[in-house]
Formats: sequence, structure tokens, C-alpha cells
Amino acid sequence: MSKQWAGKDGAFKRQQSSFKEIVSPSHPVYKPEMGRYWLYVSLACPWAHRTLITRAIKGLTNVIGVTVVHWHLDEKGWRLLTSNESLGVKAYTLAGGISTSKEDRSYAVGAIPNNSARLFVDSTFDPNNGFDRLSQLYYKSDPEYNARFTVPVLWDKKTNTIVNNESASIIRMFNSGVFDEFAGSDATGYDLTPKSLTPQIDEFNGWVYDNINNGVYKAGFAESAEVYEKEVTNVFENLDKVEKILADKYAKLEADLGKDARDKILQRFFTVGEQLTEADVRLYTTIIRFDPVYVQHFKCNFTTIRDGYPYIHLWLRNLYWNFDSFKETTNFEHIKLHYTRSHTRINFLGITPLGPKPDIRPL
Ligand SMILES: N[C@@H](CCC(=O)N[C@@H](CS)C(=O)NCC(=O)O)C(=O)O
Repeated sequence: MSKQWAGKDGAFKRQQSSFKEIVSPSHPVYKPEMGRYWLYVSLACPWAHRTLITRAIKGLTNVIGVTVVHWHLDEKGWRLLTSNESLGVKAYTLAGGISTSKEDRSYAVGAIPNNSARLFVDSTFDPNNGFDRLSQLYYKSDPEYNARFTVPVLWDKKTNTIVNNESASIIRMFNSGVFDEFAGSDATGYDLTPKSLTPQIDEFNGWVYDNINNGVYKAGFAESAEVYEKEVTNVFENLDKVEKILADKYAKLEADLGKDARDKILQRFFTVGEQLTEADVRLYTTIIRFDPVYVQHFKCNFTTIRDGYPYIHLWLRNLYWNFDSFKETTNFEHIKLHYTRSHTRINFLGITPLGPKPDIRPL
């Protein structure tokens, strides 16, 4: 494994995950338990965001704790607040902040127990180990670890090891139901990958991952115009494909439910089948970042979602405004600040564009 993002040809290469255990009653070590597992996420990261949405959809916010890293990624990786910093209201100061350039808004609220309210603070600390760097979790699990320190991380408090650091696999694990018995009345039992739709979900995820989720990174991190032009064109060709799927879906629902039944249509307006699935979760975390960041920062600027893709735009706003699990896990400040101030090769001055206004339009 390598620490480099780009290969010799200037093309972006995404890191393969190295921890791949699955919590299950039949696993010799990692059994499902109340409060035993803990997520480390960035609110900026689209891959980590998938795990937060799924955790919320399944009603697991009291079963699996969360630590949010600071939005700034530096040469040593992601940073956590120390518990001293976290106890003050405004414990950490850094130049910048979106709504005021004079005062940073990076503060943390104290030791809130394992609670979804933690999603709203700018960064939290590591109550399990008191670490101030995500890298320490990796070294504690594997002293020889020599690849990048990525989020999300699913941590086991009992063995002090990383169980899994691959979002696709973490969300399947959460969805599998192994934690439902601990969620009590919060458990929703909602299935994001129902058997009858799984082949279609997998097929959709496959091309969406390569061409859209990771496609925007391949365009944005390209180190030659030629690679960039090829990748950005590919991103928009694939957005066109999603737009067509959603336009056809909308027309079918209109035919079934009537032209005036917009509310009923929206209850079934999803990418695969007529119910919310993992395919929507995985696409959402890229599309919600598209207009605020990818358009300008990754130069994915043939058009915006809001102006160029009416059906994707409707689908996006439906998820954001009608589903708490999407809205409450979306933090536009972290998203904008992280990309524009961490990728200094792309944006040397670290000036964060204020627009678009608003971050997302009303439904
Ligand atoms: N395969 C991983 C990819 C995760 C990933 O690339 N995370 C990025 C943030 S968006 C990261 O943590 N990068 C830190 C670094 O490169 O130092 C997953 O989907 O879970």
C-alpha cells in the first residue's frame, strides 16, 4: 500500500481499505454488543457520511457512538480534540470560519454521551483513548501500518482495534440487523438492501462509485489537463444517466399516481425500485457536495445540479428536507471548509468560496 494519492500518470488512486472484519454473532471476536463499537468520522467525507446516514436510518445512534474529527486535514492526517479542548465552549482557535472571517467557529461541546447531538459540534474528542490524531487508532491496531489514515473507522472498544475502515462494508454491517436488538424502541428495522432489489442496487452502486462518487475526485485531483478533461466529461455523462433514470421514474410514478400527487410521488421517488435504498444513500453523499464544493473546487463545472439536473435536484431535496437522517448528518460548513482549506495544492490560499447561496434550495 502506498501513501501517494496520484500515480505516475497524474491520475488519482483511491486507497484500498485494510481492516475488513464484520461484526456478527458468528465472528470469533467481533460479536454484536451494546456500546462496544464506535465510529470515527469526518462530516466532510462522503464515505464517512454514508455510515452516519445508515446509523441514523437504522436507529443505532445510541448503540454505536461517534467521534467527529476536525474538518481540517493536514500532513499528519485527521485531528481530534483533546478532552480539555472539548470541555470549553470555544476551545480551539484557527483562522477562518465561513460566516465570519474574524472568528473561527470550531468549538466543541463537552462530554456528551453517546448521542446523535454530537453530530452538530464541529469536532469532538476521543473518549475511548484520548487520542488527538486518527493515526493513533491505526497504529494501536497495527504498529506496522503504513498507508493513509482514512475515515470512517469502526473501532472496537473491547479489543482496542479497528474492526473495519471501508464504508461500503460498514453500512452493510449496520443494515444487516446485528445491532437492532440493542436499539430498543429506536430500532427501525428498515432494510436498505432488500433481497429483491439487491442485484439492481449492486449494479447501480458499481457504476455510480467509479464514475460519480470517485469520479469527482478523479477530475478534481487530476494532475494533467488531459486526465481532468477526460474525467470531468465522464462525470457529467454519468450524471446524465442518473437524470434519465430519475426522469423515467418520475414519469412512471405520475402515470401510476396521478399528475397532482406530488407528495405521494416523492414518497416513492428513489433511484432503485420505489423505496429508499442503499443506492440513494451512496449517491446522496456525492450529490449534496456537488454544488457547494465539486463545481468549483474539483472543476466539475459543466453545470450545477440545481440548474442542469431538475430530477436529480428534486430527488436530492426530497432526501434532504423530508428525511432527518440525511439532513441532520449533512454539515455544509465542514464540507466547504474541509475541501477548500485542506487541499492546498488545489486552493493554495485556502479562501473558501461563500456560495452557492443557499447551500441547498427549499423543496
Ligand atoms: N475506502 C474508503 C475511503 C475513505 C476515504 O478515502 N476517506 C478520506 C476522506 S474523504 C480520508 O480519510 N482521507 C484521509 C487522508 O487521505 O489522509 C471508504 O469508503 O471507507
